[in-house]
Amino acid sequence: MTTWFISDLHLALEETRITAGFYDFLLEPQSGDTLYILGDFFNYWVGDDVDDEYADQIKQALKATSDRGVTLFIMHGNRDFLIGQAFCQQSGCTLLNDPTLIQLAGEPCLLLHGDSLCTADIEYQAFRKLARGQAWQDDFLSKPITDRVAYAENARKQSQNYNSIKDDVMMDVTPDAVQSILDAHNCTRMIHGHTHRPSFHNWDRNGQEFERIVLGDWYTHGYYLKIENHTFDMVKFDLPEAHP
Ligand SMILES: [Mn+2]
Repeated sequence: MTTWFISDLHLALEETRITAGFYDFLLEPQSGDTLYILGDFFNYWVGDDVDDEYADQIKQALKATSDRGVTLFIMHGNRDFLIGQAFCQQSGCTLLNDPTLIQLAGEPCLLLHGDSLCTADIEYQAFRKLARGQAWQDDFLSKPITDRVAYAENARKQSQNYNSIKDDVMMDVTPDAVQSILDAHNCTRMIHGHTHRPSFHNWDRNGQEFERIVLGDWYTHGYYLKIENHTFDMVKFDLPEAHP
């Protein structure tokens, strides 16, 4: 049984090569395998009630993968945290809380999207707290779909401007946030995405070894983490030409 991890695909209709790369990737997990999608699967998601042919095709591809025996889990990212139970039912995915503790390769492993660890970005953390609350979400989901899409498009542009003036340190996880959540879960390994800095980080504290595995974003290439027989492989691959 192989375990697969992906995150930060930022799927969108106009991203034809990323979409084609995702469809190709979905053929790799076999029956009995597990695939974890750790957030920012879509470029944005403004509610399960949006009628969208592109999203329907993605849901069908996930459902077909689930139907052939691959267990699918999805976690919210900062762009698609309004994915709900309807999406999950239609796509055969189970929604995971952020964070979630699993057993992986015989050891506990904490899964997160990663944005909660970027605690130096105080402005973003304040928005995150607000937007993960029921009141904000009820209000947002009560707006017309065209307004919600306009909001999401605008938020994307604003965040691109904002991120370009923030320094690299502020955009990354803080070591304190990483260590304290690992300690809180009595765990020595985590896997997350969000920062778009794929890497294996290893450190030692009083003789105890810790590991933080960061998944890659799909942009110029695709990335997945594959775990088979306790071997962890981060695979970077070329995106195909768009499917016809
Ligand atoms: Mn993210």
